[in-house]
Amino acid sequence: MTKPVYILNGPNLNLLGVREPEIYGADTLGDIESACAEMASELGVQIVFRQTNHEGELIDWIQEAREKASAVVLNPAGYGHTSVALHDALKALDAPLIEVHLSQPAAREHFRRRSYVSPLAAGTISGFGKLSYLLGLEAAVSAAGK
Ligand code: CA2
Repeated sequence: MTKPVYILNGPNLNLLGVREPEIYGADTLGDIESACAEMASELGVQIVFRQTNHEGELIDWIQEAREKASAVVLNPAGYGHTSVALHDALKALDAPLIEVHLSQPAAREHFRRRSYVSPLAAGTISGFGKLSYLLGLEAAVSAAGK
């Protein structure tokens, strides 16, 4: 059986739909997971969808994905702008990596312009809310050659 696509989410994304809907939209992370599951079933792939507020746990999941995932869709959230450890973990990943963001970081504060993830990603999709994830999943499946 083909390996699942891992869809991994970094810190504070559990708060989606609760605060700052003008930036991140009204969808909760549960809504995004449901939409991804629906698209995965249309595409005939499995997904593993997770969120963590802890840098080490996110790194553990990326290491797990080295063995178990056909591709990784990652919203690193704030860690994308700060984490060399996340960059190092992603460097060891052979599967295709798609970086996604709900908002468009390049159009926001200057500190959001740095990404430690982008240099390792096959591509980045940002600014489209929930649709960023759906496009990211489609890109991941295509990049994984399924
Ligand atoms: O636009 C994105 O998806 C981000 O990855 C979201 C991160 C932000 O640090 C990145 O620059 C862009 C923040 C996630 C926190 O989400 C919240 C949602 C509701 C209320 C508070 C935070």
